[in-house]
Amino acid sequence: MARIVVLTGAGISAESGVPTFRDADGLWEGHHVEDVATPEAFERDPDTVQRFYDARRAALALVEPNPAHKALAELERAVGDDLLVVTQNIDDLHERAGSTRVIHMHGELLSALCRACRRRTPFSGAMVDHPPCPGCGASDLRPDVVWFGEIPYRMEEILDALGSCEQFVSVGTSGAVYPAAGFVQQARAYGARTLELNLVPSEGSFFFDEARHGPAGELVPAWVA
Ligand code: BV8
Repeated sequence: MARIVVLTGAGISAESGVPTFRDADGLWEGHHVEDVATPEAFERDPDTVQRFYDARRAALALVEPNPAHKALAELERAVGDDLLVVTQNIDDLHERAGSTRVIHMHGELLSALCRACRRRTPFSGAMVDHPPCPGCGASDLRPDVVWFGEIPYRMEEILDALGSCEQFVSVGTSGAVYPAAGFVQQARAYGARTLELNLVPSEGSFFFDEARHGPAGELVPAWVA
């Protein structure tokens, strides 16, 4: 089991140029969450939801991992299975920085979920044009992303890791969305030391033994060093 669990949120990708959700120029600025990140929104207006995710998927080609992603990949090279990264992000910047032990609890932009056969397949194009599922051929793909009201991926593995880790570090998240926002309390309950690395105090800052505030691109490499 991993000795160190690192939870990451949109803030770790901010310095790569990926907009966060709740900061001034955030992703939600142009949209209400309920209009693009719920199953009901997808039923009501699938094209708007598909265009929202198609745009974010296309924008991945324009961004690169930053020193925070790279520092976590370097840490994995040093400690191997002792590190697990649980990310709320749906970008692939952890992987492109070299991390291999990553759980995307809210899914991934570069994956498609077929509503006909339930297969999850790698996908990098645009979904608004109704491409066929690589598995069953049905034109019924949706973003392989966990929306509000849906169950996050690999929760059992995550809860096991929180129950046995010695250190829980949260990087770049507002602590606004559950169950991720509750992970610090679970880790604490099992005796882990907890550290928050965030630009500003998050909604759950007081649950952490220690909190350091500043850009992830500086705080994470300093912590890994
Ligand atoms: C579930 C994918 C049941 C989509 C996302 C009432 C009370 C409590 C809970 C609920 C409630 N009503 C409903 C709920 C549950 C709900 C929820 O929590 N709602 C909230 C709004 C109250 N949760 C759910 O529905 C979840 N499912 O509960 O199922 C269940 C649970 C467990 C087990 C079985 C069943 C599913 C939620 C998933 C939603 N999908 N993302 C997409 O990407 O489009 S959420 C999305 O927002 C993210 O994935 C992330 O999880 C969340 C928060 O975003 P952050 O990553 O934190 O980003 P944010 O912009 O908010 O903050 C950025 C932070 O970075 C800031 O603090 C900023 O200061 C900092 N920062 C900025 N720049 C930098 C920086 N830090 C460092 N360096 C920088 N340079």
